Amino acid sequence: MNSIENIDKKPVILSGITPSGILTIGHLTGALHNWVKLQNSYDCYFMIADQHAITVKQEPAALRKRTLDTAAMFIACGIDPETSNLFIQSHVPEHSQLTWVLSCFTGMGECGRMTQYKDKSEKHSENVGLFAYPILMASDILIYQANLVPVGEDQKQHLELSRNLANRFNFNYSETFAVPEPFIAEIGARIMSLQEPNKKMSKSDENSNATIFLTDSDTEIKNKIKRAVTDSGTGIKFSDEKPGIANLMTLYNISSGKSFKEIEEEFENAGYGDFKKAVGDSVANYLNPIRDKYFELRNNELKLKEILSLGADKARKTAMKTLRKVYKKIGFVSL
Ligand code: ATP
Ligand code: LTN
Repeated sequence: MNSIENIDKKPVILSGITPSGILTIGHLTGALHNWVKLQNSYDCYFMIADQHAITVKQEPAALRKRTLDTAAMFIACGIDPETSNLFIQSHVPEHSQLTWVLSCFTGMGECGRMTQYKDKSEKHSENVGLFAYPILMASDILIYQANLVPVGEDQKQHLELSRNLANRFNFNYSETFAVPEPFIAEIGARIMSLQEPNKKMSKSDENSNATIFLTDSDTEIKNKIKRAVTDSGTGIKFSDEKPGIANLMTLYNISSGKSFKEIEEEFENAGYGDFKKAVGDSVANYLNPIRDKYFELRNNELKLKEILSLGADKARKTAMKTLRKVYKKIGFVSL
């Protein structure tokens, strides 16, 4: 890239979520809120990774529904499709095309040692897609020349492969890809399971009482919090020895804006029951507008698809440019 092109160019960010379930309050605090904050300062690409989802068995109608649910939820949480590039992965075929090329530069051992591959291939039946998944993820990132990739701890190993592939290709040919860096948000509360507070709250937990889904009704939210596992003893204090109470305090902190110190003071003489009621009310109030916006968007599928179609068109412009460059460098004939 020459220096003229560089002027005023914002750094590029890419991230995605696999539509393997309904998004949780953990996705809001740990991913989506941070993405929203980045939108104006970076050139952002946010995608729904439907191609990643099929590495484990999916029911077609459910996948279709969850992909659109996730897109509507991204917008309801504040992703602005006019400012950011919001799209569905399979709508930009260049990701798969680049995956083939990068596969030819990836050693078997590089994919085989990924911990997520080992975990998932034990849990689900094995397939080549599950094995090659990190190469598709590298393509998602490299095709947009992403500089920064907001990811959780579990994706860092995959990101390292993306960096290696970018460097390898650049070294073998010439400067082609930006080498991406992980982007770990300063704040981004990690929400734990309501039933096993030492484990991350997850969209695929078998026990739905463990998870606050962003689509849950006020009553569901309040009941789940009422049933949340707390620790023995009394007292509302933020401490590692009381992971259940600490998690509820985090939820209260996020939803009310009150600091941990203020929360401790507010509930100095209160029992767990009163505290849980306050947390339930606060979280329900906090998620209410997001849920309303979500259902409004989700009930207008035509409009939602229009937004995603425009998003894919925008994303494809960049993706095609990178792919063309790659094809040329590796010796494919252009007509
Ligand atoms: P699955 O159970 O389907 O593997 P998950 O719900 O555990 O998935 P991902 O879909 O992998 O989570 O999450 C995408 C991103 O959302 C993560 O990289 C992380 O940044 C954020 N995230 C997910 N769950 C939480 C949570 N409980 N607390 C904070 N951040 C979270
Ligand atoms: N694999 C990720 C989702 C994902 C992603 C990406 C994240 C797909 N492609 C590119 C960052 C960059 C997951 O399961 N959380």
